[in-house]
Amino acid sequence: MDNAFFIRRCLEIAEGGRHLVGNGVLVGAVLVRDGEILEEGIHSSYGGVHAERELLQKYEQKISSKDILYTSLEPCCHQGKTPPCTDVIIERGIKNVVFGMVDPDPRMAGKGNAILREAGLQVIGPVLRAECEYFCRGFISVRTKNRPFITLKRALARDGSFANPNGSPKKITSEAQDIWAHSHLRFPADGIVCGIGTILFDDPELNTRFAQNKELQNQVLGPYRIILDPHLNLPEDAKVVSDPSRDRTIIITRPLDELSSDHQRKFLLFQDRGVRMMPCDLHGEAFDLAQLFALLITPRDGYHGLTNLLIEGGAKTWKFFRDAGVVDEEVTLLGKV
Ligand code: AOF
Ligand code: ZN
Repeated sequence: MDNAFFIRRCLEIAEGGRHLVGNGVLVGAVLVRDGEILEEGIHSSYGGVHAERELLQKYEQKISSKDILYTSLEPCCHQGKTPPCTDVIIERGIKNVVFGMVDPDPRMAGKGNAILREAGLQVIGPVLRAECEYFCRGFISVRTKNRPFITLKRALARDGSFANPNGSPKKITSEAQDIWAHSHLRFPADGIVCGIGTILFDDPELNTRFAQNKELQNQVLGPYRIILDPHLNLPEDAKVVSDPSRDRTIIITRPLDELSSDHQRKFLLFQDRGVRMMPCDLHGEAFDLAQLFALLITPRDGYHGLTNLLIEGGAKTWKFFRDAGVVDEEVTLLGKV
């Protein structure tokens, strides 16, 4: 078994923290002796114990000098919400570390590896760098650009249309495409973004019900549903604010004092239901993008932030993010209709 095999295993188990680490990073670590995995650890909660430390807490036996610690991310060397992983790795007598990618967090950025090397450990990596970096694309974006990684998804009919002539959404994708989109686009997203127009036409659930990874899906909360609604036109009985997952809905709207008294009442009603209301300044009809990103990525008041977004629609919402030049990735599903 080669190094790539075990780094791939780190990425596989790191998935267990999906939707649980807020604006933190998904990390997996495995301890290997003679090609056999002795123990595994993951980062599975916002501000919670890191993958390497979790692994070493679970593995209480003596470490031998030939054991290898694999981790998808360079071990941290910073006292943050938890103590540095480099400390526990050195203390426990690990002599060999293989890492997947350097930590883009400026407090680390190679320093974690350097500390381990200075302490006499053999440190190998990056191994499977491209895969690890794509896996952590949201975290890298937040740490280096102060904004989430953005994927835009759209469906296009054969005739090039994406909506009915009256602007209402048109069913374009097949069931197989829906399963693919829910598994590969929606499920990995921290937040699914939709404009108010789509909600008014379609009343979507914006969940991952077609995703194939049911086992994982049952363990986690699912992506936030993020609605851009400048005038708070969202109906009180819309699914996203009334179904059992309404505490996973974020509504971006204008500041409370700019809403009419009727709409202020609705704002407070949604808030009472557990919906997360995020007032944001507008320039004309467009939200202030820097403020919007700061609201979404910054942890506060029991909200842990996020690192990547899937923009679903409709056309106005696509245009807003495209014109701002912040779309990192665009996926078009071509319909058979
Ligand atoms: C690791 N292993 O499992 C994670 C790391 O706020 P804290 O204490 O959680 O620290 C956050 C920083 O630590 C984060 O920005 C990232 O650089 C690193 N996260 N490092 O060695 C882990 N989650
Ligand atoms: Zn750490």
